[in-house]
Amino acid sequence: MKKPILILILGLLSFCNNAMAQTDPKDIALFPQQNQFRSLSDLSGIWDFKKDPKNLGIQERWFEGLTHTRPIAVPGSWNEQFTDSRDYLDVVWYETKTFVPQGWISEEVWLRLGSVNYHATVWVNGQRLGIHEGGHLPFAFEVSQVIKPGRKNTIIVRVENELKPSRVPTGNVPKGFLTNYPKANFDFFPYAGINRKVWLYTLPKKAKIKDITVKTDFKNTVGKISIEIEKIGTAKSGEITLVGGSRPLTKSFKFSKGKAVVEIDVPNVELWSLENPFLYDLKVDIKDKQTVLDHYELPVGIRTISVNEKSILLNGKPVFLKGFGKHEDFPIFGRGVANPVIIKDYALLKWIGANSFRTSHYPYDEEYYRMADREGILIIDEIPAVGLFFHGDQDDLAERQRMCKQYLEELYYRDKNHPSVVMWCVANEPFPEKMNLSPEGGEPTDPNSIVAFKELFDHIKALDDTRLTTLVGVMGGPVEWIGLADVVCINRYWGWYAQSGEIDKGAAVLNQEIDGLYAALKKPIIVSEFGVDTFPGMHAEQPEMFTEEYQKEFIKAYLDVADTKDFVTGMHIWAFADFKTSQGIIRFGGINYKGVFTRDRKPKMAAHYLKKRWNKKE
Ligand code: BDP
Repeated sequence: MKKPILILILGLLSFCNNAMAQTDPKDIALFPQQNQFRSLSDLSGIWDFKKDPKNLGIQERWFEGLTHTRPIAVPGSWNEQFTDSRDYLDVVWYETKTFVPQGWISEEVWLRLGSVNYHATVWVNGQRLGIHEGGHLPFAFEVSQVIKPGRKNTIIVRVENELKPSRVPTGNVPKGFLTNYPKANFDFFPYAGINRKVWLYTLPKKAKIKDITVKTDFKNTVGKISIEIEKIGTAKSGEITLVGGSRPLTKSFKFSKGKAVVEIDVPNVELWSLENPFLYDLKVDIKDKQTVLDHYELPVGIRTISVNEKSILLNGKPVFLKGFGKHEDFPIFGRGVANPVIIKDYALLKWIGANSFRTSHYPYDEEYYRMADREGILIIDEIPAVGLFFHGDQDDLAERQRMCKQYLEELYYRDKNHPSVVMWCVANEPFPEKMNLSPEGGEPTDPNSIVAFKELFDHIKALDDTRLTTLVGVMGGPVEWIGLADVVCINRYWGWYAQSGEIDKGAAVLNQEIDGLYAALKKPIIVSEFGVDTFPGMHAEQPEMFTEEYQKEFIKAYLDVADTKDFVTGMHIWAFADFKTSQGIIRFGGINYKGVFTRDRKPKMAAHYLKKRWNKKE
C-alpha cells in the first residue's frame, strides 16, 4: 500500500476509534435494575491494583493482564488504603475478574462505573472500550461484543488523577488561590480511584426502555404527571401503571419515532413535601403486540418547585432551606461510597432539624439522592466547577468550559427524576483575577466570564426548565455572576477570614451586604456557606477563634441576621462535618475543621445549639 493511503486509513481508523470512545450521557439515565428482563451484577470487592508512575502500562500492554499487583477495595479512594500512596495522583491500574452467566449470551450487556477520579480508560478481555473524563458521575459502555458468557471475564481500568489547570476542578494553577500540597485549586483532598460501585448489567436485546423523564405538577387536589418514554428496538406500544394512590392508575401508549409521552391525572394527590415525602411507584412496560419486552420501575414524587422575588416555593408555598454544605469524605474510604455513613448522615440531618444540603462540590453517589427522596430532604445539586478562573491560558479555559457542559449533561441525565433535587448549581466560587476581600466586590467583571456562565445556565435550562439554577458566589466576587441565577447563593466568612475574631462586626457586614445585594438583584438569597474552623474540645469562656464557643456564636449571629430579612430563603452552614484537605498552613493536620460534626460524626457544641434552634416549632 502506498504511504499516503496507509496514513489516511490509519487516520480514519483512529478517528473512528476516538469517536466511538466517548461515553454518552444518555447511557446513564436509568440506573441498572434487576427484574424479569434485566439482570445486575455488583462488582464491588477486592480488586488488583498497580501503580504506573512511569506511565509504561499502555506500551507494555498491561491491559492484557496485570502482574505484581496488590489488593485494593472497590469502591474506595486509593489514597488512604495503603501506607505509601496518600499523595500519589499519577497513573494506576485496576483489574478484576468476574464470571458472566451463560444466559447473558442472549442479552445486551453493559458495564457501568459509578465514579472514577479523574480520567479512566477501560478494557474488557483486552479490548479497549473507551475513556471517560471527570470524576463524581457514572459512565457506561456496551460490552456485548467483547464479553464472554459462561466464562470468567477480565475488566481492567487505567486511572489517573493528575491536577491540571485544564481540568474541572482545577489544580496546579501557577497563580493558584492556595499554597498547598497536593496543589489542588480547591479546599478538599483530591481523592483518587474507583470511588463508587461498578456494575455489569443486561438489557433486553430486542427492545429496551432507554430513558424515562418524569415531570410533575398539580392543580387543586389533582396531581399532573407527564412521562416521556424513549425506547430502542421493536416495541411499538406500552403501558404505564402508577401505584400508591387509592387505586392503581394505568394508561396505554404508542411510540412514535421511538418516543411516547403519557399524561396522567392523579386524583386526591399526595404531594411530595418535607413533612410527607410521599412517593408513588411508576411501572413502565413496553410491548410488541401483547408481549412485554422490557420493564422499568421508578419512584415518583409529585411536587413543584418555583421562585418569587423573595422565596423558593415548594408546592407553591415558601420554604426556608436549613442545612449544610457537605462532602463525601470519611477516613480510609476517602471519597469512596460508604452506605453506613450515608445512613448516619441522614440520621444526623434529621436529628439536627435540617431540611436540605448542597452536594458541595461535586455530585454525590446515587444513594444520597434516593435517601433524600425518601426522607424529604432538598438537594442543591452541584457540578465540580469549583474555583474556576478566567485569566491565564485560553485553551485551558475552553477545555474547562467543555467539561462543565459535559458534567451538567451527565448530572441532568442521572438526577432528573429525583423530587429531592430542586436546584442545579453550575459553579462554586469562581474567582476574579484579583480577590478583594471587602463587601464592595472585586475587580471589574471579565466579559468572557459572563458569556461562559450564561452558556452554562442556558445549557442546563435547555435540558430542564422545571428546576431552579444557581451559581455560588465568593466573598468579593462580581455581583454580575451570581445575578445570572434564579436564586442568589453566597458564601460568606465575615468574622473569620475578614474581621477575624470579631463576630459582631462580621455579622454587621453581612447585614449591610445582603441588603445591598437584594436591592440590586431582587432575587431570593441563600447564604450557602458560613462557618469557622473549630477544634473539637477547645473552649474559652469568651468566644475565641477555633473554640466551640466561637463557632456557636458565629452561627447564631448569622442566623439572627437572616431572621430579619424576608428575602433570605435559606442558610447552609459550612460544613456538615470536618473533612480532609490538602496540606497547607491554614489546614491544621490537613483537615478543614468547620464541621458542626467531627469527621467521625460527633456533635460539636454548635450541633446541639442548632438542634434546639432548628427544631423549635414556629
Ligand atoms: C469556601 C469554599 C469551601 C471551603 C471554605 C473554607 O467554597 O470549599 O472549604 O470556603 O474556606 O471558599 O472553609
